[in-house]
Amino acid sequence: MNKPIYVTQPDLPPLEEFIPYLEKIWSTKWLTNNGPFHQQLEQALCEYLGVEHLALFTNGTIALVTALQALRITGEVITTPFSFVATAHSVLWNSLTPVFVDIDRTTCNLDPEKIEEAITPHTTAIMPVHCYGTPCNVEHIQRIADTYGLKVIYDAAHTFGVKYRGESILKHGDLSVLSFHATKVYNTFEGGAIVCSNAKTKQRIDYLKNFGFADEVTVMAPGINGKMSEINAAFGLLQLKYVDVAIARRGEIDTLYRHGLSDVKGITCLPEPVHTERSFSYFPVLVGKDYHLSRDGLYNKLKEQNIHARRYFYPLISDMPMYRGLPSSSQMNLPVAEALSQQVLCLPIFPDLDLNIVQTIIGIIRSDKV
Ligand code: T4K
Repeated sequence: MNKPIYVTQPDLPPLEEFIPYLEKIWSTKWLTNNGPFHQQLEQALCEYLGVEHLALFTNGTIALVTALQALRITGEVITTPFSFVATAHSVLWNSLTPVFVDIDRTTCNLDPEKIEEAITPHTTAIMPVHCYGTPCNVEHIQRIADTYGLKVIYDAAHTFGVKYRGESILKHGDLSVLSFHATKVYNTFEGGAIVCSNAKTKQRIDYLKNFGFADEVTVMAPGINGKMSEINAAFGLLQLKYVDVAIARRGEIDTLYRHGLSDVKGITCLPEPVHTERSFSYFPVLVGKDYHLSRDGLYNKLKEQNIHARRYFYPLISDMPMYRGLPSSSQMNLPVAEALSQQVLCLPIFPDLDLNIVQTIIGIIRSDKV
């Protein structure tokens, strides 16, 4: 491959279509702080996603940090080790203790059967991740949360546009957090959002992301600067026009991979989730013992061909220096997550990826030439 093929590449609209948005910003000189594009994008995203309230953020990580503040979470937060570091970092940035629970083998999401045994008198919240856009077992998690009086904050960074049983997956839990990073299905360069179901919580989140200001002279809480700028919000409005086409295109690639890899010994595609309308954010495969190469062997073989697959999520968060001393980080506590992090490889998937290149990638994986 002459040109590097990355695991993802951002979807960008025609440049000339962005110019009028910039002209508007230049003429009003309104650059940030809940400007007109910010307000329009919040409304447009609520409509597109089918949710009641959404607060835009500068990125998904600050949104996660703020979500924990918004619900005044204390003590211990049950979460998954099989995610991007930002999930657990948001817990640490609030001086809370993450408690890692193992994941389910087929979904790669928190295993609800193992949550209850991790609950202590200090537990106040569960922070699951809809990993790769596959919905968590939201019903089971909610039953546990209701029984023990816990809050649920979903890290929904991979879940833009995903529907579960005909409705947005973002409607589950107390809050859901989105990422609009360049590498996501829908991007605003950098960006993120918190989704919530009532106006009072949205108001508190809006205060928190603007230093805590309720008006010119009243500071309600020690807030942060998490505001999305007008440039990002304007870009988000333009992106929304193209996101359905982008998702459809990702779906074609997903189908092609599934057909092409279904009979390869030792390569397993994650099952398609039931009752789910997907947005195809990632295409993970598991490289098992029956395959002629190790996971890292396949990763390197693709890399030699200038194809840059990624080992999301390896290493586990619980194996990173700032987490590995926690009792819940012990490998015995997380056998499924440990095993899957050694096997997983995310293959390139993005709207502009040529279907011939997908066939080439399938061919390389199918070939037993080392
Ligand atoms: N929770 C979860 C579950 C998440 O996955 C994430 C982010 C977050 C929370 C936090 O949300 P944000 O604060 O980021 O909004 C990438 C992304 O940086 C990160 O956003 C994402 N998860 C994570 C899964 O992937 P890296 O370190 O792998 O990114 P990087 O720079 O290596 O990019 C991957 C590939 O994408 C590159 O090889 C090339 C391509 N790329 C990347 C960028 C940034 C481009 O073509 N253009 C670009 O502008 O973390």
